Amino acid sequence: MKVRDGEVVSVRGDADDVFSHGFICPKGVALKALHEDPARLTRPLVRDASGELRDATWDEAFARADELLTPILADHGRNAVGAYLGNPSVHSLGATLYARALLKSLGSRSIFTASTVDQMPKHVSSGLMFGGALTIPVPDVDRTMHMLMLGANPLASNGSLMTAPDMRGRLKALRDRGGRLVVVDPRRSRTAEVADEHHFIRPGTDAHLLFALVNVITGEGLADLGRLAEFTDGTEDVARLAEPFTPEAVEPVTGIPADEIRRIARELAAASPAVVYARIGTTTQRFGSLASWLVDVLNVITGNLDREGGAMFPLAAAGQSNASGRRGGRGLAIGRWQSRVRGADEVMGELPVSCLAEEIETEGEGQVRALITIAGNPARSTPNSARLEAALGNLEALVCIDLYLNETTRHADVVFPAPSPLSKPHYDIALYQLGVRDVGNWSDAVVPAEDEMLQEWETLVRLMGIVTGQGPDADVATIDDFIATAMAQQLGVEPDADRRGPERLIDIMLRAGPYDVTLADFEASPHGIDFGPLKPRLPDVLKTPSGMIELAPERIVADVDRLRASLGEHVNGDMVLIGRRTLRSNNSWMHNLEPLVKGPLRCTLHVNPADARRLGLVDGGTAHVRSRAGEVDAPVEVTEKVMPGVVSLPHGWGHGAPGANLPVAARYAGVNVNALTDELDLDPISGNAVLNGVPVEISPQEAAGRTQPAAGSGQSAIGAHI
Ligand SMILES: Nc1nc2c(c(=O)[nH]1)N[C@H]1C(S)=C(S)[C@@H](COP(=O)(O)OP(=O)(O)OC[C@H]3O[C@@H](n4cnc5c(=O)[nH]c(N)nc54)[C@H](O)[C@@H]3O)O[C@H]1N2
Ligand SMILES: Nc1nc2c(c(=O)[nH]1)N[C@H]1C(S)=C(S)[C@@H](COP(=O)(O)OP(=O)(O)OC[C@H]3O[C@@H](n4cnc5c(=O)[nH]c(N)nc54)[C@H](O)[C@@H]3O)O[C@H]1N2
Ligand SMILES: [Mo]
Repeated sequence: MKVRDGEVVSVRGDADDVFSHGFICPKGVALKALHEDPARLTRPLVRDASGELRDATWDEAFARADELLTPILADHGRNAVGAYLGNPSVHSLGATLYARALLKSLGSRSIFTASTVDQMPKHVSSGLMFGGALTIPVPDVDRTMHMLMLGANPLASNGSLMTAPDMRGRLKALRDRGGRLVVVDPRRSRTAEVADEHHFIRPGTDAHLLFALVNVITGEGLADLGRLAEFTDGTEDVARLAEPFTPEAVEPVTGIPADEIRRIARELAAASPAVVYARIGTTTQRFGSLASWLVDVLNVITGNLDREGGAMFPLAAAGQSNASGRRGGRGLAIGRWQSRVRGADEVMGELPVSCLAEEIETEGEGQVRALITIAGNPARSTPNSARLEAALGNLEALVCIDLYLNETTRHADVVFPAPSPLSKPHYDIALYQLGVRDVGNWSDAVVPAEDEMLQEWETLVRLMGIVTGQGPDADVATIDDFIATAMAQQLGVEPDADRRGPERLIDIMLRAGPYDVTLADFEASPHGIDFGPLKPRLPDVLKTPSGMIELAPERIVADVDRLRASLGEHVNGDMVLIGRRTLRSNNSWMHNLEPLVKGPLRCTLHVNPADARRLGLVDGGTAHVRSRAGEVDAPVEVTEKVMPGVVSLPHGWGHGAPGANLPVAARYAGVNVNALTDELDLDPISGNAVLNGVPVEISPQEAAGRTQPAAGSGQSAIGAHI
């Protein structure tokens, strides 16, 4: 970043960066626009007696939060105050390190995060198979010779359970060295376009396909665990469980011909090294945990787990060694309590966010009366958002920390801003744990924060003071010392006496970590530190009760019956909805930045030409889309890129809501796909929402007798429509 007089002059990739080698995505360039966005919050907001959100001082805002939260905690107990952590809570160092401390001091069971609209099934399968919810193997993309990729589009997303800049370059290198890329996706995605082979699959049927691959590999004697055999339990169980899932049995379900499935399986088994990688298309669906599990079953039975060019366990400089132990213990924390209304299992201390609305709506002991959101926009990112938004409006107190006044924070009683990414230091604790190389990089703040802006960690510490009964003015330094001392003791290292805040905590984690480095080493390495390619870590990394890889964990095996029962459900001509990501968008935010949103409309409904003809839809026209949860009117884009029977609409849109302040986003409003997704439909093991494979009815908008949709969310309850 070139900075002059406190202003960002330009943003470019750093050619000397040890990881990116200068590759950055458009959202990186847009950080300048984000920093300068006049709509970005720079002062706290407090709702006044007339019901309006108004600028307030920090002291006024903390006093109001205390006034609202303290009586609720006193009268109704800890569970009456819930929290929702959004995705950027792992992209903000302060939030990564201090939000967990806030949750711990809050002591509530009403904890929700974006994980249950994302990767929770992978935590479950990894926790049960390897003994740590964060012990997630990632594809060693730079050394593999064969990659089978399902439900991921890293050319748009840059990965996620695989942190890898420049996936286009990495996948090209794979093919240049004679390797093969096979993509399975109901859409011909950008990644599918650069693959050797792309297969359309009926949404939500990846577990069927993966089981059939296991069936072929075990049935034809192609399994070869190599050194993994010594510490793997359950191989025979898996082979037996796979028996009903013959290629012929899954062909009508997945839509992939049986002989193709056989060939995919044989080529996967024959390639060396090879890897199976699956992402959000396979986790946010009704068999998410089974699919996540089967991916690693395949990596194990082909001998590709923990092998160069296979699926490997990163060893991050900060985080992994202690985080998995702390959060997961031995095995996986799951089912220690259930949600009050629906009885859904807790996983890793949180409940499915699909349950949040009912927990707010339903009276009785433990009803969620107040909510704290940190870097989240559940009003656009979670299923049946109309129901959730109504519930948010009925809370006794909503306290948010966010960069914007958006669809969620417009319901708040108090909004605390956080500094822009350029005004706070950063170290990506979360994503390096999923890196395709072991690297680390420290970034100092490049431009000063606005006058009086608190760092996000300070706001979180002040809130800790409130929820622990110390009032709105608790001493930040004292609480921070307490957190640092506890962490240092737990990790057995001496804290740096000259550091405070996130710097001190990250330094403690680095000192306790696997490499001989401290924060000072990173500060002296502006292009990052490269710890090299991924290295084998088995069996040491295993923390299962048996000390083995558990290939057939009980909780997962118990769900196979449900999958088997679904073999009878053949394609019946109904339409289903899936999502998609686009390069210049980031979930539901960064839509207020003109440089990113300008250009062709991105929030369009992709419809296959055959379906368009049958349903009477035309390119550029409008479709009326209905599901059990709601309805929207979406602009139609007719394209061969989506398979027949499937429509695709990206998430995070539907701006222009009254009370929000996102003037640019309102001009590119789009429609809210989560008005259609169903909060009642979950992957039962992980509690993850089903966001892909949602049954919908589609008609031309004219036929529904409607007028042009408003700029807003364009939604209403389906009941009201009928
Ligand atoms: N239908 C459908 N729904 C989906 C998905 C899908 O594929 N399909 N994807 C899901 C996935 S994978 C995810 S991760 C979720 C995301 O769900 P959320 O995390 O709830 O939503 P985001 O859109 O990421 O919103 C992030 C919020 O954080 C704010 N923010 C940004 N940076 C900071 C910061 O440093 N500090 C603070 N305090 N706030 C900040 C932004 O202004 C924004 O309000 O959406 C999920 N929803
Ligand atoms: N540009 C950009 N990058 C992002 C984000 C963003 O919003 N924009 N979000 C970030 C976040 S929070 C995350 S979690 C990651 C996600 O990273 P990815 O998982 O790579 O995300 P997507 O690009 O949504 O790719 C999912 C693919 O799954 C396909 N799919 C849908 N349903 C099914 C199904 O049933 N089976 C199969 N096999 N495929 C299916 C979709 O067509 C889509 O191509 O991306 C991160 N990176
Ligand atoms: Mo995500």
